[in-house]
Amino acid sequence: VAKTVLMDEQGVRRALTRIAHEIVEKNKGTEDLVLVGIKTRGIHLAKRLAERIEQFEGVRLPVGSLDITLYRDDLKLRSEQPVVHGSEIDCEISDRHVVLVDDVLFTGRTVRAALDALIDIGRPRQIQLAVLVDRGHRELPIRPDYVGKNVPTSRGEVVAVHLQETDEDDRVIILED
Ligand code: 3GP
Ligand code: 5GP
Ligand code: MG
Repeated sequence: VAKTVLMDEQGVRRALTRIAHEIVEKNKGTEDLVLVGIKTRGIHLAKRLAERIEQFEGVRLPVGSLDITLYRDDLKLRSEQPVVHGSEIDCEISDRHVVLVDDVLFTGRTVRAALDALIDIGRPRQIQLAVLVDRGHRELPIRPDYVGKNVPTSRGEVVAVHLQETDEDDRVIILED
């Protein structure tokens, strides 16, 4: 498998810093903002965004999490439905601006499940979506508000996202068959 580096440590850091600024700009500040990370790496990214925003706005945003996985272990079976296994959202989300955060946006089915879960919990005023990588191939009318990098991929390719919290380094690589 050939590997191409899409983002190195600096690339990931700069993308997250930009997205943090974009979130504050688009929402005209930090009032009523809540970040919600999707399962493993989306949660780490949401925490990093909250740290960045605290650095330049002096406000610590609440960070919640959703655990969404495909029903089957085989990740290549795209027909399987993403299922919400649990959520840890300790703050009120009704009337708030919720920013969902994930590492990779692909078909959009995971985000759809996340939207369902959020709407079960409360009635956000608005839900926005931030992703580190948009690799295309949407199967639902879902689009991100904040994107680290748009990466055209073929369906069979896999984008590997390495983050220090789980993988010891920050790196986004594309694995080609
Ligand atoms: P994550 O939990 O950090 O997002 O889905 C389990 C993990 O496998 C995910 O990690 C994700 O990054 C990785 N992964 C790699 N390719 C795929 C894929 O095609 N589909 C899914 N659902 N996950 C993938
Ligand atoms: P979707 O539901 O949009 O098809 O897929 C989004 C979810 O699946 C994300 O949470 C992401 O973790 C995972 N995913 C899908 N494709 C990839 C990929 O190529 N690389 C990685 N790292 N994760 C992927
Ligand atoms: Mg993910």
